[in-house]
Amino acid sequence: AGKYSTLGAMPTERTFAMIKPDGVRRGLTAEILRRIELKGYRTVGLKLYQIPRETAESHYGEHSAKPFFGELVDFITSGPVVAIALEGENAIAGWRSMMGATNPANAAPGTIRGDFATSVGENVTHGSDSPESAQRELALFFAEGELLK
Ligand code: IDP
Repeated sequence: AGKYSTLGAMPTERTFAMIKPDGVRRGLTAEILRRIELKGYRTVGLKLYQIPRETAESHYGEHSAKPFFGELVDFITSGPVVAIALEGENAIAGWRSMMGATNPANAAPGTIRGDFATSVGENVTHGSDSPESAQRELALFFAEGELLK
């Protein structure tokens, strides 16, 4: 106790995770939820969701000037996604590490993108990249009553 009691302790965080339309279409939902459960994150919100175009444009607002923005919004609204609110120690960076690099060509085997994706446009999952994004994205995708206390 005392001196070492907080050694290695990390903050409990909430993050927004999503199985993108390609992941749902390809039947990867159960495998991805299985990995989340085995890792030990608590699922505090979960729904199958057809993203309205406006929500997609807001979610990816930081990319609105990029040449691939239109394609990105078309793709993310092309079918239902699984929206997931996760809670756990260091959940924001931890979930991103489970997903692997944005471009599956650079994603290590054992990561979701490394194991299941070949294209940067269809890379199976999303995860918030900071506490600010997590808060913004959770509020965009979930009403307050949809998240466990
Ligand atoms: P992230 O999803 O790993 O956080 P971001 O850089 O925030 O990556 O990009 C958001 C999403 O936009 C990516 O997951 C990917 O699907 C898509 N994207 C990123 N760069 C490109 C590109 O050059 N062409 C097509 N899609 C892209």
